[in-house]
Amino acid sequence: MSNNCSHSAGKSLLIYPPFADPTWPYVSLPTLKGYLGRRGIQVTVRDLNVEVFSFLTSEPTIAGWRQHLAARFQVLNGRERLSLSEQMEYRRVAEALPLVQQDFGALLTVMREEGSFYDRAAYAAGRDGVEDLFQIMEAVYFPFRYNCNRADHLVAPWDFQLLDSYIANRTSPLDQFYRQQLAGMAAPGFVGISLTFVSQIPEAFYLCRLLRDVFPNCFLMLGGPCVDLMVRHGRPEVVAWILDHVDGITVQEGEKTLEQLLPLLAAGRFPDRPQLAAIPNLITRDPVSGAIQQGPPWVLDLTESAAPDYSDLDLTLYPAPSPMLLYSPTRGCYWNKCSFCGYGFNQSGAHAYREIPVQQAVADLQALQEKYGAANFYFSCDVLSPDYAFRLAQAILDTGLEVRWSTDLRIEAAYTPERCRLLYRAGLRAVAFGVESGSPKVLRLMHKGVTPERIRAVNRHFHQAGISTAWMTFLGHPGEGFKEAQATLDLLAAERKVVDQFIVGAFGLTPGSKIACRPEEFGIESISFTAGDVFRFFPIYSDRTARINANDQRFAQLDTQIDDLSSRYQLDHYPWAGAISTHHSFLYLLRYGQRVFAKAWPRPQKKKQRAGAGKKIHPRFPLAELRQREEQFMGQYLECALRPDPETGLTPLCFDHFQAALARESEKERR
Ligand code: B12
Ligand code: SF4
Repeated sequence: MSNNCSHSAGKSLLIYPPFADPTWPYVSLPTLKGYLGRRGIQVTVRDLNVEVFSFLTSEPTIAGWRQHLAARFQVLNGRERLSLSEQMEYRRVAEALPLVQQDFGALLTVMREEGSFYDRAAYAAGRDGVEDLFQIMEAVYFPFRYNCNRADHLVAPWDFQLLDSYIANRTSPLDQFYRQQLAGMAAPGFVGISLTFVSQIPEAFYLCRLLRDVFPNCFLMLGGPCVDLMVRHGRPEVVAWILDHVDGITVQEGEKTLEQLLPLLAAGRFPDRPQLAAIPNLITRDPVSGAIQQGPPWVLDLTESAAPDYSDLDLTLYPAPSPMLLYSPTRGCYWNKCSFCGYGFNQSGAHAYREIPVQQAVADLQALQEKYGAANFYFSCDVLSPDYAFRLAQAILDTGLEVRWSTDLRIEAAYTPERCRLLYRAGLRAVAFGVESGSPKVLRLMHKGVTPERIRAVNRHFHQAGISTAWMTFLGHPGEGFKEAQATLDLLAAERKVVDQFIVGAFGLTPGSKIACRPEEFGIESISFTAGDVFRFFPIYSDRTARINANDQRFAQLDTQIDDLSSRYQLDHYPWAGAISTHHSFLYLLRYGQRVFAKAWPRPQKKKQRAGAGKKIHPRFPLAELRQREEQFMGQYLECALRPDPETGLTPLCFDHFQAALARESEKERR
């Protein structure tokens, strides 16, 4: 807000920005709307993350990109030599040009219609088409990259300069879309943006700036897990920088914050400093003194919650043939001990495990089913305790509610065969387990509280009850040697027939986790950040075991084993069928059974380009060589850009550093 007294008393708007999974509505804003509505406070939810897809796939958008790519290709192809940056762009442009001839408008229909969605070949072609769309965007908006789980620069993390220039240069591929949306809109009094995932950072801040320009008297706010992480772990100057873009930041849960703030704003005056300072979980800056203030911490008593309200959202827009809704029956984790986990707000200490009483949860589900015709639900939370899961299941059965659901559970002895059958009868069809490791030693180091024997037994109980099981594992936990890493792959291979999906990830140091807070206990010798990582999302660490492992040739075998195991499955990344806990995967599991991803699907033939739709291009620079050249440069660059400077403790990687390295390299080539 531009000053401290004028304020527009218009509507309150909550926005979910791109880029994230568009196949179902995310739960945060409907949850807030439900809570506020129960208290007589009206807000409108807009899911721009899904709305934008019709813009991205529309003929005018594609035609604009086609034109841009053709023109850019002509210019670069006409040059005698290209700088390194131009070489990178040129290759992307040349590779994207043939892709731009498809009928992108049809892609959403493929995903929304039952006939094509459940036809594996048609589905795979539709999925590939959406991926092609993102590849085209990568060429048009070089050096930025986009997909449903990413919006970033080729190599540099988002820092203040990069974000400022992204906004000032109107770089966003969605600029025109946003302006169209804002043009017809009555001035809102409040806009809150949910910044949940890192992949929403650039568009969230871009929207803040546009909203500020178009509606200068509107109170602007950011909330959500990602902004909470920025505030909690980012560099000290982060909060002030964010407050240059918005009037308030909500950390942790937003129910009470909005319940207290929105009535004040509705009165048409900007609240004064003491009023703002008293609002729970709210960070603001006093416009006169510039002092930053934070309201008292607050957590929701879940008996006070209300069912999420999805009524503002057009559920037919989501690319899937039927609605699947997210519902969060619990918050926090009752275990809350795992060494690597910084989930949600666990480590802040304020976010204890809480449950919505089962009768209330069943009534919520019933209401959601009646109102939206949804039979499928994802219980979107850290975990359910076994006791809660059983009581909820029994209450679902007692009420005669017919729902199918999926969620994350912890491996616990309480999940006996009989109990798993109860869960199945109550509609549980897919479960994801944080198995993490197959090595007893590493499981102990993680404080995971389970053994490989228990993992094996409990997984079988679920699988045999008819519930699809997904294992999330990772390699490289500090203290893990070859033997332990091999144990994870051995366990997966041995249980393959009863594991329906899996992922083998790589350990990443999560800010706020026990390892990050007490690194010395886990053999971590030092932690540093890149100069551009102002939000501190990507710690770089040096670890004793990793150094020893680097000289162990046997590690090379592990990749081959993972590839071999993966080739026996149909695995994919978010948000597609084949990824763990996605909407599309759930629908496929319901339709084709537990084992639908436990064998590879035949790949669709790449469709021939429409005859005469595009002229054949003749690149004068060899694309394979350019790719090789780029990989070589990136390898060398990252080696030095990720080496910590002993004086600052930072590694040099940031946008400016990368640009300078590119320029030096081009200069070298020119001479
Ligand atoms: C369930 C879950 C998932 C599900 C469903 C996600 C989906 N897209 O629908 C699955 C398993 C698929 C998933 C996937 C991923 N996830 Co996830 N997930 C969660 C989890 C466990 C719970 C989220 C939830 O439902 N919370 C309940 C709702 C009600 O709470 P909430 O969203 O926090 O909203 C509250 C507040 O934040 C606040 N609030 C939110 N927005 C706003 C806005 C305003 C204006 C205000 C005032 C307040 C406010 O008020 C709300 C009500 O109290 C969280 C961890 C956690 N405990 O938060 C991670 C979390 C959200 N996931 C995370 C990540 C990283 C991912 C992945 C990127 C993982 C990966 N490497 O691929 C993918 C991305 C998927 C995608 N592209 O969308 C991170 C996000 C932060 C980040 N670092 O990016 C989290 C926070 C975990 C973590 N700490 O690392 N995830
Ligand atoms: S990894 Fe899962 S079980 Fe462990 S603390 Fe985190 S949320 Fe809880």
